[in-house]
Amino acid sequence: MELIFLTTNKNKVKEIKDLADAESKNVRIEHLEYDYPELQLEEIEAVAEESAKYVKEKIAIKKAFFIEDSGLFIRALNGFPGPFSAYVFNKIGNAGILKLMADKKGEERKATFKTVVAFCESVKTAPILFVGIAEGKIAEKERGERGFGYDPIFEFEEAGKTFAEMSRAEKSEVSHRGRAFRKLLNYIS
Ligand code: ITT
Repeated sequence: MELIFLTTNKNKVKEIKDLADAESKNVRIEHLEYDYPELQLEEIEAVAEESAKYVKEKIAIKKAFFIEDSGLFIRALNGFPGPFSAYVFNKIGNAGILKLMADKKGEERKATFKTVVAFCESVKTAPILFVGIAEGKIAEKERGERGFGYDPIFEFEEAGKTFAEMSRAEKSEVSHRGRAFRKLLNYIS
């Protein structure tokens, strides 16, 4: 089965393609570079669902497809940047987040990474959502050279490593995206 993944983020594509190869012999991912507007809704579930609906209306897609929206939710900041993660990353980056967190200690540094995959079997069917979550904390400083985006400041609780200190396979094993995408693969199979 061929699945089209619409995203502008090449790092997401690498992770998803590797995951598909590792988990399933029957699913092939085809990347379609398509820049749909970043909706500023309060829940990323709604962002993913509405984005999938938007895409269906805008372009003719002949195969099953999915998009995904991800966000970093920081406890001490009441869930910020959450659905605004892309905007905030572009504006203030990891250095800006670390500054906002400078006086936060212990439990206050807890954070959740969340991915919502919105899958449409065809342009005629409603999106089905698959959610994946990873729990961790905001590191005191950036650590690691791998990954992308917020990876250097997101320390995965159980490993004591930031996602940027993990290989792609190690990250995908436990990440928000890995968990959401494996749910989609299970659903398909
Ligand atoms: P598309 O919407 O085109 O898929 P995007 O990069 O805008 O690409 P998101 O809105 O889902 O994707 O991402 C929100 C932000 O969170 C963005 O700055 C990403 O770089 C970052 N991000 C997403 N997944 C991440 C991950 O696994 N590790 C670190 N940062 C991530």
